Amino acid sequence: MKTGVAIIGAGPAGFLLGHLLRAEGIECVVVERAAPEYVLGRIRAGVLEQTTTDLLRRLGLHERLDAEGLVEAGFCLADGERLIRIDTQALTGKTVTVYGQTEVTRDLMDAAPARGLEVIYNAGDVTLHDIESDAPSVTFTHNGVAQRIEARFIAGCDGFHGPSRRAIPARAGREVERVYPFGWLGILADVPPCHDELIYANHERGFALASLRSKARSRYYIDVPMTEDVANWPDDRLWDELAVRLGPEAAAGMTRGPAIEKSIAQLRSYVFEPMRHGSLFLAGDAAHIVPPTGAKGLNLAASDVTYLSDALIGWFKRHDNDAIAGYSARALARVWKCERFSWSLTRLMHRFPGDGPFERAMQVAELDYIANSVAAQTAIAENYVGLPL
Ligand code: FAS
Ligand code: PHB
Repeated sequence: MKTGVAIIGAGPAGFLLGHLLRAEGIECVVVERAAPEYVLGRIRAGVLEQTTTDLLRRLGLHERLDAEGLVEAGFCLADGERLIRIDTQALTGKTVTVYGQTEVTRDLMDAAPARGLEVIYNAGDVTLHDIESDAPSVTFTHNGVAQRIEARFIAGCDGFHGPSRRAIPARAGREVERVYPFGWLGILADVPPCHDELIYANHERGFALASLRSKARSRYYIDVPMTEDVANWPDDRLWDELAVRLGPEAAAGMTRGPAIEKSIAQLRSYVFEPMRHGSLFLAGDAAHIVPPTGAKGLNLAASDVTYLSDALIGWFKRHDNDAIAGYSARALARVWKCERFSWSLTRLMHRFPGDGPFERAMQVAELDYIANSVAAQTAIAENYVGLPL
């Protein structure tokens, strides 16, 4: 099989890139390791920046988003019993939209056939070849048959554990990483949210986040040691802990119910540079990971593929080499600013093991500064709603 761009991975990055290229008539194929049901079954992000919703609107894939997404004009930082509201709309003129990553993926997946975006699911042993040449290829097995796709470019959209980044010789790249000493235990439940906006809480017992998926479905998190086992957290224990950590106002609005999904995700900050090697481009989690505190992971995947699709469209339509040459630097400039924001909010809202009275005093002082400073709130707001592309 021959194509223009072989896209590895049918997550948000791979699907968005595939749709953006097909919308311009550029040949591409998505090769996905898992089955469609598995891809849809992953419960992940929930908050979309305007840069991401603009992309869905540009693709004409915003009908369900507009019907079911919840537009959020602000969010809260809970500091003990105090709720500090960051009025993102008043401070930046922008909002974020709560619309689960699962729904974004479903919309992209459902639209693929009618838009001529071929997705090969259940691809085994996906391997990249000749990425330093002008004629790279991807081999894999499908239904027990060996397959090869010859392409001009390969887009590695295969997430943190995929083969694309690993295909780049160690000498050609640099990785920067911080693994956090805790994870997030998340619960998804069909209960009304406790608050109509997100609440991030820094409590003496630990971090908590009250998020939502709709007016009838809620998403909550607490931080737990990385050694924790989700089996130690029956629903009632988790609801009790959430009520304490989120504070009395949120607890008063909380409705309990059985978990639809409950799991622990590790937190890390990670960047691989450069995001291009020869004919291989990396996008999304394949190149970088942020702690979910800033709600940036999915949104960075969207900004990466906005830049990458612009560059590839320029190459295929205008033989413009400059844009593909500039992709990595352009994407990394936004990646690093989002890495900083995600790390900074994680540092502010979590109690790290080994933190002493000084570290806690710094958190209290920063939260007090934020509570009383429009400038500080504006800085947080403009990062949260999404920095300009
Ligand atoms: P993805 O990981 O979503 O997609 C990669 C795709 O590549 C997958 O479909 C995978 O099956 C496929 N793949 C992997 N190996 C392959 C191979 N060998 N061959 C072919 N295909 C292969 N972000 C937020 O903003 N907020 C959150 O709350 C949040 N929670 C998260 C919770 C968890 C447990 C995880 C892991 C991530 C979370 N994230 C969150 C980040 C997440 O949303 C990512 O940023 C987002 O999925 C990135 O999209 P992709 O880059 O497309 O990568
Ligand atoms: C979510 O709803 O899953 C979510 C929202 C905001 C975050 C992280 C996760 O910062």
